[in-house]
Amino acid sequence: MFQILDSTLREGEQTPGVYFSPETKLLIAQYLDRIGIDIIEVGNPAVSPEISEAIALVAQAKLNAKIGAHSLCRIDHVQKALDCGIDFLGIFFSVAKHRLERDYHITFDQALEQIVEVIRYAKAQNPNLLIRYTPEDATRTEIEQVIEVATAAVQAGADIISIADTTGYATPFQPDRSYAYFVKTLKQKLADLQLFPKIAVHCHNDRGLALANALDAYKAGADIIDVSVIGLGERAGIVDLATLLVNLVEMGESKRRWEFKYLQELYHLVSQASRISIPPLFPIMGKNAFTHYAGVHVTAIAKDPMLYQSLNLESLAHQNKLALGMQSGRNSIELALKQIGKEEMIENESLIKSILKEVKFLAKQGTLIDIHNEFINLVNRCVAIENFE
Ligand code: HCA
Ligand code: CU
Repeated sequence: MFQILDSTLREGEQTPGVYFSPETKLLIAQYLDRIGIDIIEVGNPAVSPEISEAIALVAQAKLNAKIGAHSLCRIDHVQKALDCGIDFLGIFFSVAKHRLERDYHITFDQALEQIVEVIRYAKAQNPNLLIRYTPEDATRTEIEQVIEVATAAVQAGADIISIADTTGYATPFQPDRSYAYFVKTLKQKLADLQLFPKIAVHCHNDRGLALANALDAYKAGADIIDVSVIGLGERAGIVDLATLLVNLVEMGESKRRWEFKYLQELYHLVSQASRISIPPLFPIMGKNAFTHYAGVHVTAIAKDPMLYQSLNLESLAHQNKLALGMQSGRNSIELALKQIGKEEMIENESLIKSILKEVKFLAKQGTLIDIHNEFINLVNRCVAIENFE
């Protein structure tokens, strides 16, 4: 069955300035687990003793999700990860020509030998361990080399091969650098050898194509997609969790698999803990994502919200919101009064006019009215002035 791997706690912690304490990691992992995430990557234990502590803490929490660590392709690092009591281990090692020549200074065959040795070692220590091997920068690696190293890794004991688009290079519709091409070719070549690992994808958002690439991979038969909350990660980050889930449901995955109702709290928690605010226009979880503003729109959504949106909010456990400002008309004020339980004021023509005037006066100064507290105060002010006059 298709799975989601969340890397908020590993890739997400590689966002400059972000740090999650072990306790915060546990809290975030509990939310991810409740939502129905299958694999949770908690960190690379070689980075700091705190990360080892966090991995062990989450691994002991008896969550349904598989709990994992990320590791360089080195026996001492892998051992550190195993010591944390993990179910899942992600080993990464690039075989791209540029990395071998300009970074590692070894040959392809030497890399292959090291990868096989480390995977064999990990599997021998714990045969139940789920092992993922990632040829980092796979999309900028000759596909023949990806196939060769993936074959050797699976034969050595890897259960998952991840096609990492480490630099955001993949492009849908460009055949030889698309995920469809990589996923289909790799699956086919391995199947020809009677090897059937799960194929994962890890899409970076450098050109804003992470989601498109992930969906391209999904359509081509990828088994696992990596995500993070708010798309946190190195540079422009990776695929955002909520946006991906919504799109997968649109593409036919059963929505019953995921508890959308916990997303709001999870995003709030991650945003607070990471000090990365969610842009208002962010899909699904942005403050404006389901806010209607222009008079024409508000008039229509008062009749039926689906007239100006295509996503069903009930299943997302979201509510429509109304914004008031320069674009608002009389209908917006009426609807807003209804929402705060002041229907009786709708009949008061002069009051409606003065509320609208006040809304526009504030909007000109750059204030957008929040439908609750601010609007209630504004209405009370207008009522007081009217009574006084
Ligand atoms: C990294 C790079 C990585 C690894 C992905 C993986 C990438 O930060 O170490 O191990 O599956 O984008 O290639 O995140
Ligand atoms: Cu990455």
